[in-house]
Amino acid sequence: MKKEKYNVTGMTCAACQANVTRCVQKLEGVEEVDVSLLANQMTVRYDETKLDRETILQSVQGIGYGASLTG
Ligand code: 9UX
Repeated sequence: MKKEKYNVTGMTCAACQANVTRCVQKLEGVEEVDVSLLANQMTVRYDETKLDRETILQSVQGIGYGASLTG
């Protein structure tokens, strides 16, 4: 299991936060998702044998938000 922190840009309301959460939550291998609207951050705990970072980033970008690994 792996836990990573990402920067998410473009979220302007609580529904955006819910959109991003749902989009990542449905990916196979995701254990836990926490999205902070105010901090523009997302923490994802996932099984790295089922999922990789690029897939997470692309799925968030695919619904219209900016996403990158923090730091
Ligand atoms: Mo809020 Mo976000 O009205 O895609 S849902 S701006």
